[in-house]
Order: sequence, then structure tokens, then C-alpha cells
Amino acid sequence: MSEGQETSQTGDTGATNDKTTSKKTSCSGWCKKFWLIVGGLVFLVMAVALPLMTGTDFCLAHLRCSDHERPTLSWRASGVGTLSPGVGTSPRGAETTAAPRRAQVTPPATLITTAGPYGDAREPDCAAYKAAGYTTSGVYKLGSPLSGVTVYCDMDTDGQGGWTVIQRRLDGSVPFTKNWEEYKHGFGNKNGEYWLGNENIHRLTNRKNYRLRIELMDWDRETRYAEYNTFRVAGESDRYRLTISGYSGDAGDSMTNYYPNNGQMFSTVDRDNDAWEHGQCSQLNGQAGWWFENCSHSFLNGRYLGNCGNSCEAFEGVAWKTWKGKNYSLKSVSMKIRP
Ligand SMILES: *[C@@H]1O[C@H](CO)[C@@H](O)[C@H](O)[C@H]1NC(C)=O
Ligand SMILES: *[C@@H]1O[C@H](CO)[C@@H](O)[C@H](O)[C@H]1NC(C)=O
Ligand SMILES: [Ca+2]
Repeated sequence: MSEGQETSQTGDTGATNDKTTSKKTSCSGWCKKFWLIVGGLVFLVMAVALPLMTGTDFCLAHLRCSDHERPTLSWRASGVGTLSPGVGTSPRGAETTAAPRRAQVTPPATLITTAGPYGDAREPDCAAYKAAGYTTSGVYKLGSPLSGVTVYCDMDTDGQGGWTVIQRRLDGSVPFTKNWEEYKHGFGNKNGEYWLGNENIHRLTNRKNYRLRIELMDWDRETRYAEYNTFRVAGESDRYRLTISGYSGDAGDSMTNYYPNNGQMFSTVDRDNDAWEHGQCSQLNGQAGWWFENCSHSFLNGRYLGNCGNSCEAFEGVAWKTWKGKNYSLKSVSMKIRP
């Protein structure tokens, strides 16, 4: 500060020789540094920022280059000779082998394309898709016998995945108070809440032996499950009668013990096929469709009552008697099958 003030004062008084010599000596020190910095910056911009903007540097760093980035690569290679060998060849090889396989095997998290493997709809269920190398949970389009029907495939649960989800409750966005025809054909949203449809479930479970897995979650996000190693639904002529047996799990058996659903026909609010002679279980139990006896200890299609603790209306909500009792309506449930 003080030095600068003095030189400007001497400059004003007219000592030209002193001024130029002092400027030259200070400039040779500072200017060198200045120009070094400016030069370095220019070099940095040329070497780093520009290739980054064109995508070439990313391409080099990750050894993954798409075809449209090729032209800029040659410019980069000529600028930095040491990096160029191998860059044009090895990543290309890696790309051509890895990329197509990735595109085939890994579906988008929530489907669904109308082209490619999904459009082909070649597999009968999620277990077959899993066996064919599809490992991502999401919505898949099925082949015969349900040709064209979409389902949510759980590819993670129980180590192996391959579960075809036939029912799911998550948030109450889809009412399950539906009639016979609606339960027959299915309803809801495959990315959210849905019933796959009695006809679809029948056609799937009649071609081979399936097991059923039921997953439950309460409002404290605690979970339980129940599995049955036999699960089969008859055709409409037998009113979608249920065959279920072989319980295991930690949720308790609410389907084959008391008021067993096994052997019962399906009932809806407009079709009374239950075992209650003088009344209708569906009317009484949340207007749900289910394999009521007189009536049931499982009510997975009941009304979505929300978090009403232990004081929900008894047997009206989404209930599983052997875990949370008749007055508790669960937060989320799902039913999924696998051969
Ligand atoms: C069937 O269930 C209803 C409703 O819970 C009940 O009123 C009726 O007595 C039961 N009938 C028989 C035969 O168990
Ligand atoms: C369960 O529901 C029944 C019928 O809605 C009701 O009478 C009973 O008080 C409820 N239980 C509790 C613990 O809230
Ligand atoms: Ca009845």
C-alpha cells in the first residue's frame, strides 16, 4: 500500500526514468506469474472444460462412448497423445457386449413398453420371467394363458422373487367394494392397488400347482407373512371355489383354521355363495369379494379403513384375525403366487 502510493507520487512529479525501470523490474516478477496463471487457465479450459462440454472427457474417464461422441474423441486424442491409444477400441468392445444384454434383461422399474420382450409377452407368469433372467420388480405383460394381461412381478421377496401379485392394497386409492363381474375380470392399477380377477387367477392356478404368499403390514410398519403351499381357484361354473392348504409363516393361519376359506365359493355383494344360510357375509363384511364361509377370519379385500387402531368396525376393514384381531384394518397387504 505505502509503496504503491510513493511510486504514483514520483510518477506525478515527472521522474520518468525511475518510473519505467521500477515498472520493468516489478513486472518481470509479477507478470511472469500472471501470464503463467493465465496460460494455465487457458490450458485447463482447453484440456478439461471443452472436452467435458462435448462429452469426450466423460467418455474417456468411463471408457464408455456412444457413437455420436466419436468425432470429438479424435480431436481429444490428437491433443493428448498419451490417452489416445486403446480408447477407440476397448470401450467400444465393452459397449457392444454389455449394453444389449443390459437392455434385454433389466426392465424399467415400472414397465411397460409395447415393444420388445414385454410386447412379445411370452412368459405365463412372473416365475417364468424370473427364470428367463428378468430380475427387476415391476409390471410385466404375460403370455399364454393370460395373453396380454399385465401383472406386478415381485422379483425380490423370499430370496428368489418370481412372485405373481394377484392382489394388493397400499393406500385405499382403489375401492374393493365391487360386484361379481368386476371381481371376475379384475380391477385397479397394476402399479398400485388391484385385484387380478377371478378368471385370471383361475386360469393361472389351474395349469400347475401354485403356492400363495400373503404379506401384511400394520400402521407401525411391522410386517408378517402367511404362506400356503396349495392355492387353486376353480372356474366360474364352480363359482371360483377355493382350494387352499399347508400354512406356514408368522402371521397365523386365518384362512384354513376357524371359519375356513378352504372349499368355499367366492361371494360378492351381489352374489351370495357363502355358508351363512340366512344372511350375506359380503354385505356384512365391508362389501368385499371373498371366499366367505360364515364368515371368515381373513378379510384382505375389506374396506380400507385407515389407521383406526383397535377400534375399527369389527370384520369391516382389511383384517387378518390371527395377527391384529378383527378390529384392526391393516396398512398394506398383498397376495402373490408362485409355482
Ligand atoms: C353365521 O354368521 C352370522 C354372522 O356372524 C351369525 O349371525 C350366524 O349365527 C352364523 N350362523 C351359523 C350357522 O354359524
Ligand atoms: C371392535 O368392534 C366392535 C364392533 O364394531 C365393537 O363393538 C368393539 O368395541 C370394538 N373393539 C374395540 C377394542 O374397539
Ligand atoms: Ca348366505
